[in-house]
Amino acid sequence: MPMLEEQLQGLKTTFDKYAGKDGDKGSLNKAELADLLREEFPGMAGDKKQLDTFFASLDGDKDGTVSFPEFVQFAATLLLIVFSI
Ligand SMILES: [Ca+2]
Repeated sequence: MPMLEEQLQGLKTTFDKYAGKDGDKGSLNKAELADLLREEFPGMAGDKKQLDTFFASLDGDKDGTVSFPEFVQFAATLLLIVFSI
């Protein structure tokens, strides 16, 4: 598989892995997002207040869950931050 395709697939695989924990595979709830951050981005894991703020910033439509498009938006933002430093 070409490298970029593999990495994009990895993004989806990561989302699915955590989103499926509560039986609803279509979105991340706050606990699932906390697990994802703790395990995939150990340097980013903060306290509960930071998690609340972060979750709210990801949940663009404010439905209380983070959908795959919202998660992709986050990954794109992260990419821009990483490569603009
Ligand atoms: Ca949402």
